[in-house]
Amino acid sequence: MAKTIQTIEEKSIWEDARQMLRRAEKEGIETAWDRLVQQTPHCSFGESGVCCRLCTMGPCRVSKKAPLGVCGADADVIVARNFGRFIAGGSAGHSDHGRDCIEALHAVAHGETDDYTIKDEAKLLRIAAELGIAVDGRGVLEVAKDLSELFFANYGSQLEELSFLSRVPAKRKAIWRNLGITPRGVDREIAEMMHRTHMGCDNDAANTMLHSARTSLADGWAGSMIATEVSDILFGTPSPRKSLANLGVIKKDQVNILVHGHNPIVSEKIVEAVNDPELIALAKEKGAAGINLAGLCCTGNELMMRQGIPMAGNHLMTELAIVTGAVELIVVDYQCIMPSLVTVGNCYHTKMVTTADKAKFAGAEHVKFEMDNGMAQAKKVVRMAIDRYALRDQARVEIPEGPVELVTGFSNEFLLEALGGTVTPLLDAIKAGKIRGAVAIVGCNNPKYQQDFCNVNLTRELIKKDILVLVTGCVTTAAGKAGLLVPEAIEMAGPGLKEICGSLGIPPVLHMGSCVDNARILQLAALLADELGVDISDLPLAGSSPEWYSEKAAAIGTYCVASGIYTHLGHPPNITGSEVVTNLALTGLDELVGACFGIEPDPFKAAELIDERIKLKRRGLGLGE
Ligand code: XCC
Ligand code: SF4
Repeated sequence: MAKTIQTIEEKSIWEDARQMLRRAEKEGIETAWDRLVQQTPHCSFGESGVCCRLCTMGPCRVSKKAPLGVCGADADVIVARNFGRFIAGGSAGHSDHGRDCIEALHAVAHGETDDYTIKDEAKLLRIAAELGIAVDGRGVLEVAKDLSELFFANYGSQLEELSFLSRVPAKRKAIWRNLGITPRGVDREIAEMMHRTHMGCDNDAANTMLHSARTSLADGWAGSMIATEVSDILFGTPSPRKSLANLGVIKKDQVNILVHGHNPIVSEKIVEAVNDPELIALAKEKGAAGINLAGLCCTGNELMMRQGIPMAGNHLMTELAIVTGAVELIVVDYQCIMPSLVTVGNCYHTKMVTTADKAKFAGAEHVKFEMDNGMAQAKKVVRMAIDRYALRDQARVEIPEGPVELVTGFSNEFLLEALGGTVTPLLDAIKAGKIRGAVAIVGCNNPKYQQDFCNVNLTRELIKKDILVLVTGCVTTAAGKAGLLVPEAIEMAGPGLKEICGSLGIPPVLHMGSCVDNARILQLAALLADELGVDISDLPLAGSSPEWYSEKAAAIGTYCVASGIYTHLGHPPNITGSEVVTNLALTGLDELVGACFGIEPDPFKAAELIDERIKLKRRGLGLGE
């Protein structure tokens, strides 16, 4: 990872970022990189996970000199408990997002909203039938009622195991059963983690770690998977379309609105509102050429996948987008939204609008979105943006040039259709060694790294090795800006991958969505394993989150590993203060669940590490190089 004091060139690989960083410096605007310097060196107790604040006999920070907390907890217990709560936080984020999606489906089913509809009825019926709900001769809304009830039940304590465990290969389910980590209700696993980690409960680090796995599995195979499937049902299942990425998507002569956060429930309504002819006319009346909408982070991914809305940037671009001076309004729901955006916005005319009661920001205006007012509120937000246009100081506007083209929208539904209805052709390509394996590169930016250096270079290295790369979350924008998400990128791929992707007309790096959409990748892995009659851990697959920062990314990494997929991280979570926990993560889990974590900050070395794993798995399946 990078040293802390960085030149502008060292902060990001991108010219659009550098241009805005120079401007921020000139205008005296503080960014995440500046605050990182102020926070460095980080507290080493916190960094290694050995600081415990779980009760008021403490806080305790254990060391060689004082190896036990007041209660007697050692470093292993403290680290495992902290990690467990970290995973609970991440799982709660994805899963509560999923719950909001179910609420919308439920409201539609019960006729309680005109603001949302079921766009993909075929998918609704297919998923309902898959989960054992009667569909024949029944109306769509009747089926939707049952499906929303079943999904709600996945959050409580009613189920012995989660509904989508029907998608998990039998061998994998047996592993979970033997370890006692078959996930039950989403909320149940999260609440149990909070209980276990209360003072005086689970004081066996390995046991707490197993529950971390269980909690994350509830995220991957339920919270996130439900979020994805319900979003497709409500807003349409993605299929390939073109879009654009980088700050150049912001337009000098238009009212610019950015959506940031995660849930399409809010952002899809904003898309509709910016296309309202009356509002467009109003914007023109105010002197703008029109209304321009662009995305940030994961809600940007959701809109790009389904609607082709351009992507202004990933996590570390969010402050810099405002520095263009051309953003009238930024509307957010929740997760990954830096509170500093309000401050940066105040340096310009940029208004920040929050929409969820669970994510208010001091200094922002709150426009609460509910199931039955989404459209009205979206129009209100767009009107607010139009009003801000007159306040813009055009002399302070500086927008980087040249957005990059990309192709998005690779849902499993599309992939299966393109392959003729089954995964067999994909497996044939894997068996023949044309595609040697597949790696999901997911997650974030973190100012401890040169922005997107690892994300981009790892992606490039893997496709060179004939490894298909699937991207989600903030890595997507990195891959897009690097020109890796277009069919022409096959020129950068190895000969086998080039041949297969070339014949299908698809890029060697496929955008599969937002972070909850990693559930699509789990499902695809399960389909491949089932087709071969093996476990997921037998497949030449890996996951990677090179520049991760969030609790959610840690939850994704953990459910990946617990599902049998080796997962590379650029840096470890705050666990290094415990040998038991660290060894479990780096090796021990391999024996228990058939996969583990690998840590490597250098993307070129990481590519080798992942490649070794893929070779191992190919040999295990009797496949040649
Ligand atoms: Fe957040 Fe989802 Fe990470 Fe991006 S990738 S910084 S978690 S927005 Ni999810
Ligand atoms: Fe200290 Fe134990 Fe309380 Fe943690 S739970 S703060 S280690 S006394």
